[in-house]
Amino acid sequence: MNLTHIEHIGIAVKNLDEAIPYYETILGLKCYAIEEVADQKVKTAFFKVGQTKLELLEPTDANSPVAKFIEKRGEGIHHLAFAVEGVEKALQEVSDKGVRLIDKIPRPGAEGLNIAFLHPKSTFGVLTELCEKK
Ligand code: CMX
Repeated sequence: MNLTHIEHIGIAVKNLDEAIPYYETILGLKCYAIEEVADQKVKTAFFKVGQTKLELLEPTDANSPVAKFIEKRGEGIHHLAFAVEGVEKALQEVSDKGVRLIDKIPRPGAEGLNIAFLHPKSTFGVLTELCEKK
């Protein structure tokens, strides 16, 4: 599999309006996009640091993965996303090697990416996303 870079780090927050000023005022980053991803039941806010992005995730539904994460573990780093060339082939490859897939086929994510998650129970505790530009 050919991972090219860390595409983004996903960070779960209760409220974007409360979290964004920390990234802008204290860290001096600029929020360049806010996007709702209905499929994932989140509202996202994006920042860029070099070629890596930070993706803040606010749950839009109490039964969503991010809402459950915050309830159980509190706000904080939620997932790590790698850019990969050929996400479908990469999924097949990791599945063949025994990694548990959350998504057997990629689905639409924020910023026009095709995304798929690997289960944290088979990735040493890190919810891992593989993604590729459509
Ligand atoms: N990172 C690491 N571990 C996590 C985790 C995370 N983000 N989320 C859950 N876990 C752990 C739980 O703590 C639990 O561990 P224990 O059994 O030791 O307590 C285990 O994984 C199973 O968790 P669960 O609560 O029983 O299962 P959930 O119903 O919460 O589902 C998961 C967990 C990862 C399968 C689910 O959150 C999922 O499908 N995630 C993928 C989709 C997603 O996260 N979308 C939001 C982001 C979208 C975007 O970036 O656009």
